[in-house]
Amino acid sequence: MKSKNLGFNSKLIHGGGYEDPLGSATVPIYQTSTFAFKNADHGAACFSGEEAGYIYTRIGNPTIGALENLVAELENGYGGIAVGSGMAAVNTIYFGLLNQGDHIVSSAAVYGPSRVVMEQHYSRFGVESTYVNTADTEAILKALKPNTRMIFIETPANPTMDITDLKACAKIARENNLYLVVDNTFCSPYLQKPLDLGADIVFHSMTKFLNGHADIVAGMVIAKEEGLYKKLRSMMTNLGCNMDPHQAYMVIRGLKTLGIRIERAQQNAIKIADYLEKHPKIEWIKYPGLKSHPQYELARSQMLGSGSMLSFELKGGLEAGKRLMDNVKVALLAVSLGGVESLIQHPASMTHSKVSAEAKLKAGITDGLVRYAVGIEDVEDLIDDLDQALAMV
Ligand code: LCS
Repeated sequence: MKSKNLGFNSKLIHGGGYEDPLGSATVPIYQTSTFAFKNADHGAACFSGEEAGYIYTRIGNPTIGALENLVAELENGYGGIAVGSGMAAVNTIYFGLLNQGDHIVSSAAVYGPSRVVMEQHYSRFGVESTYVNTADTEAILKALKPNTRMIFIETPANPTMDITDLKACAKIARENNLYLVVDNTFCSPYLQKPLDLGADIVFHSMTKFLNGHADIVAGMVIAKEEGLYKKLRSMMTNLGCNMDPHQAYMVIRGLKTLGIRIERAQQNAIKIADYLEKHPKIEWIKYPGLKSHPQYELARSQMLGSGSMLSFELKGGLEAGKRLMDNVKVALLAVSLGGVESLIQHPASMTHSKVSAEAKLKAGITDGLVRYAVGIEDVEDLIDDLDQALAMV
């Protein structure tokens, strides 16, 4: 079925171009590590690229390929590279595109390990990094150096919910001959398409919204152009951070409902954000759908919805936040996000605990910040749950 002209929700179900030889309605799991050649000449032709054929699952597999083509289509990219986790996607990009002596400018608020691996490990090989509040485009310009090679953006940022202007970043990247890399995990292509806004590479922790059921860890890199795609695919196969066919099947299954899951979670999040903003025990709340969000207008212009992630701080700071987290009964006290279940967590001591105290403070990750990933439960239950927990604070 040609899915090019279908709407987004139809593409989730019919996109990617996989055609099963036996007419299976779903993509089968090719749970194999290797593929037999017809004869020695066929094997040589597959290796030389003269013939398209499967060789070995680390290099390519029909189930994984179906997912790669589907996500690349959803992001309007040239091609997708499926990997074992979101962090495998980060490392495929860093290792694939940065050389000794290069410098990157990155959002100060990013998922903790995306920063930690750069500061603690890539630094060992002479890669430098500068972290700025990328919501301030001037700050990006000021951080550029002659050896800058990449701008690495997370928007909305984990966990501050700061929004970065992707079109402005793309202009800076073009004018300075840099790669623009965007972590689209918090939005998914349902809410934001960075490649359409000028990014060169977009990636996902598919552990989150794309799979959506908190039962798989997975990642995907999508390149806008063929050259970058080939470079990154070669890096992935050499790093050996490929996805497993069963993992790919699970994400394909989860993806079918991406649109309806996000719509529902977003409706819930809007009501919860409204409730929290009016609550007397709340010091501040950041949610892109609230007019009080500092980049509310920018969010409206580059995102197709406000999503289902929010962060807030209680008037009693960390101690009050801990009491809240200890007393919620419907939302799980757990890291991760983007699943059907609501999750609450404390970034300073959990997801961002390895980021230095100074860096956390500069990035706006305060000790009292609580992150709430809204799920698709009945919103009345989620609000009642927060209400009873806030009464205990
Ligand atoms: N990028 C973002 C924005 C993330 O939130 C995460 C994981 C990653 C990359 C890495 O993906 P993974 O390797 O875990 O698939 N974020 C998590 C979080 O906020 N809580 O637990 C994991």
